[in-house]
Amino acid sequence: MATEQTLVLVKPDGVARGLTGAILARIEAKGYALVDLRLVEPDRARLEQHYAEHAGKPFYEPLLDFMMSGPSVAIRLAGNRVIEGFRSLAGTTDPTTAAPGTIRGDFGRDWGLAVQQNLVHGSDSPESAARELSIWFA
Ligand code: DAT
Ligand code: MG
Repeated sequence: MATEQTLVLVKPDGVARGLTGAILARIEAKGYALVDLRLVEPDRARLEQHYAEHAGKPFYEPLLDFMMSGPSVAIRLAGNRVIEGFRSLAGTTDPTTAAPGTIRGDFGRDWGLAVQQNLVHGSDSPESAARELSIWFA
């Protein structure tokens, strides 16, 4: 299986902190292809779809509020094993313990808030990628 596609989001903290360029530079340096890219201000309905798997969890409402706090950059990204590869570039969910060298490890920290403001989202499987790309690039 060769080229696949994934959904990447530079979340509101990444855009607000002026890190979009630095994050895109890492994606491009890795050799992945930008297929489509847009600045988006998602409404609650779109975020409920996107984060359906987390409905009811303690961080769900704060997560939706955070994602509505400012614009995000949505990216349709392509490459060989890009789903796994971008998750590796991003680092693990908690920015405090994400490995140095990753986006979350280098730029993220724990702000003591109800949600991990961890700069980026990346789809976690081919099924998620197809579902999420249809939500953000309808
Ligand atoms: P990921 O974004 O690494 O795929 P996830 O899908 O488990 O992580 O969670 C989605 C987002 O929700 C995550 O980026 C930040 C927030 N989140 C997840 N677990 C959390 C927790 N235990 N406390 C606070 N926020 C959390
Ligand atoms: Mg996830």
